[in-house]
Amino acid sequence: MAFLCKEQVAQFRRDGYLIVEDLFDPAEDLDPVIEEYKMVLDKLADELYAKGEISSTYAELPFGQRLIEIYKESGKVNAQYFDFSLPQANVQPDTPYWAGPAVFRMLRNEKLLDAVESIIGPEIYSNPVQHVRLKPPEHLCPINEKGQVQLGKTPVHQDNGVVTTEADETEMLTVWFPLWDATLENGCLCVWPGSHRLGLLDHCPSDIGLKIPGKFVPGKALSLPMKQGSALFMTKLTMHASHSNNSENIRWSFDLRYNPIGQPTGRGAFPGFVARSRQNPESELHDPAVWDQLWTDARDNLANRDMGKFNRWDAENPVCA
Ligand SMILES: O=C(O)CCC(=O)C(=O)O
Ligand SMILES: [Fe+2]
Repeated sequence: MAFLCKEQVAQFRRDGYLIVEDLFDPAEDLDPVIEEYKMVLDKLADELYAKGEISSTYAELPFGQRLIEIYKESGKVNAQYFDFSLPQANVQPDTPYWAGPAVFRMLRNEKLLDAVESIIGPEIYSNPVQHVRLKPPEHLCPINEKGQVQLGKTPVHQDNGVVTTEADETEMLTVWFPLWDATLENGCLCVWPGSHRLGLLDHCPSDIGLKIPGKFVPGKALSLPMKQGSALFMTKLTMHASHSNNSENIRWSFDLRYNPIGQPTGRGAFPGFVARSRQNPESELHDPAVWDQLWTDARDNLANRDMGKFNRWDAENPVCA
């Protein structure tokens, strides 16, 4: 069991974030996910090699170096290939994603859900706003058509800002954790303690994602290097960002969201599921194959359709000038 104590919950409510060290046992909880992603990378390497986009599958390299070589040689960051979510536009019938059994079990991890229950209560919905982030070192990362690193630092934002207005009253909790150590050098997160009390701030579209204009950003951020096994909990209004990856290896993390069952997720076109329900345990989803199928169905529904807007922000807003 990994329920939070009263002091931890109070700290979360006061500061807008909380780090729980050693929430996970790396061997028991994280290794199965790492092993599954090795297999996904194998698959990607085989496909790119078959298409002639890379000259070797780099099978002899360790995971991080192998990913970097493949991205470098193919000139593409194949982030979507690994993600357990879909893009916010241009979904195709064959858009890749990975919603495998080890990932599903991670989303339902009992220690994680105990900690989540301590904050939002025992009726827990897995919100589909979720990602794996495999960020290459910026100096080795392919550049996009705008001249930017394809998967670089994350600008300052609040997670409430990346969902639709529907979820404004939802008690959405963000859980971020590294698959291996996140350091200042490899691009750990930073937060603005207490910023959740400012309410939702204006966000502006930018080449690297939605961001809060600098003039609204209050004072200094606190950087949060984290060890493998630790998890960070944030409110939907906590301002946060990530540093650049200036190391020689990838920065690897999961970010998940949960909300009380019945509240809108803010991304209704994507599928969530009941992760824990004390009231109605039979509504819980336990079958990883069903979860994968939910994503396939969502992809089929969205393919080649206008997906509508995924957020409320407009670059014409005067504060964005
Ligand atoms: O991992 C990152 O760089 C950004 C994560 C983030 O914004 C989140 O988890 O909400
Ligand atoms: Fe975020």
